[in-house]
Amino acid sequence: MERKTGLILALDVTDRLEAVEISEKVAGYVDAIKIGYPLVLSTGMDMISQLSKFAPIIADFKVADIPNTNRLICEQVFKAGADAVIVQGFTGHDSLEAAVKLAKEENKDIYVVTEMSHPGALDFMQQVGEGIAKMAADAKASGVVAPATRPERVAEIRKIIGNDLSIISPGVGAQGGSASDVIKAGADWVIVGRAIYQAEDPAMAAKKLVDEMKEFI
Ligand code: O7E
Repeated sequence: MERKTGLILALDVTDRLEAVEISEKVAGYVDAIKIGYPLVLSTGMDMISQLSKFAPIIADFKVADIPNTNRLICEQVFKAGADAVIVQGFTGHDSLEAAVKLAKEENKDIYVVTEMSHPGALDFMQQVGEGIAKMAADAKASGVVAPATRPERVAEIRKIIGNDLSIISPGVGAQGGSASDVIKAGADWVIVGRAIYQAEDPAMAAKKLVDEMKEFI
């Protein structure tokens, strides 16, 4: 994924027309559009190819299965036109390696969830986040997902993965994180949903975020 603006739209709307209209409006400000269960379950897998004319598509299915099933899922998602798939890391190295191997064969990207951005991530995930980050680096994934709500954790995860992997970071806006703070802490991209798609003017909201991050990118 090429970094121009540092912004990824999380398009968690459930209406096809709305999804297309918002994508059209913000296309100039985003490096990718992340879509997941809310939009795909309500509209269908062809949404991936429909939106891919606006920006590269990151399919957020948080894949978390045995190696063979991970591979089968990623095959279908890449076939549908996605450029990247999000997988969970807690399933372990073999499940991750199956996804990364396929992605490399198809010239696509795998991003691995380390520790999530919501408060409940402290219950279990934070304790294993650093180990997952190390595993993602060892498996040569394209990058990891780390929380914009905790920039200090992003800085910690950056130390572990070095500069070969990217960090994409959700939690800006509706969840309380700041785009510029998490970019300064070491994230490459922020992932933003409600603060853009629920804004009265989604393009203006996206532009503001891009302007805020500009000097740190
Ligand atoms: O809070 P919002 O509306 O800006 O949306 C954030 C998006 O990022 C939403 O799609 C949510 O599912 C996702 N997300 C998190 O909020 N926290 C995480 O820890 C991980 C993700 C995520 O997208 O993981 C894969 C990239």
